[in-house]
Amino acid sequence: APPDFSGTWNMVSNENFDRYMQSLGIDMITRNLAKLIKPQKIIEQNGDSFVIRTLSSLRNYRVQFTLGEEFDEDTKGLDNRKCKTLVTLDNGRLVCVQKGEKKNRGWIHWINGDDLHLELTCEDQVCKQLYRRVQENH
Ligand code: ECB
Repeated sequence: APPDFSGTWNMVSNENFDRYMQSLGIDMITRNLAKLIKPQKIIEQNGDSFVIRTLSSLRNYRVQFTLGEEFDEDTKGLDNRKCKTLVTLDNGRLVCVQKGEKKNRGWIHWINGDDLHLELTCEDQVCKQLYRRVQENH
C-alpha cells in the first residue's frame, strides 16, 4: 500500500535553499528572510486527492491536486509563475513536474518512518528539506 502523507510536519533541515531560490529569481532580501524560517507542512490526503499547505510567518502556500491530473498552478507568493503541474505516485514517492518558464522544475516527497523528505528542483539546483511528523494528541 502507498504511504499516507497526511499529517503535520515541521521542518528540521533545509539544504541549498538559497541557490534554489536564486534559480527561481527570488531577490536577496526575500531570500535572506526565507532562509531564517522553518515552515510547517500540513498535508491532507484522501485517496488520490491532496491538499498541501506550507505555513510560515513569512508566507503561506497551498496547492490542491489529484494524482495523474495535470492542473494550472500559480505559485503566488513564491516566484509568482504559472505552471502546468502534474503529480504522480512512483514507488511510494510523490513526484511533481512543474512545466513552465523554468526548466527541470518539480519536487519529490517521500516518507521514511517519522521523516518526510522533500527535494525541490529548479534548473541545476536541488534543495533538500527534511520534515518530522508532529505527534497527534489522542
Ligand atoms: C511558503 C513558505 C515558503 C516561504 C518562502 C518565502 C518566500 C520565498 C519566495 C519564493 C521561494 C520559492 C519557493 C519557496 C520554497 C518552498 C515553498 C513551497 C515549496 C513547495 O512547492 O512545496 C510543495 C511540496 O510540499 C507543495 O507546494
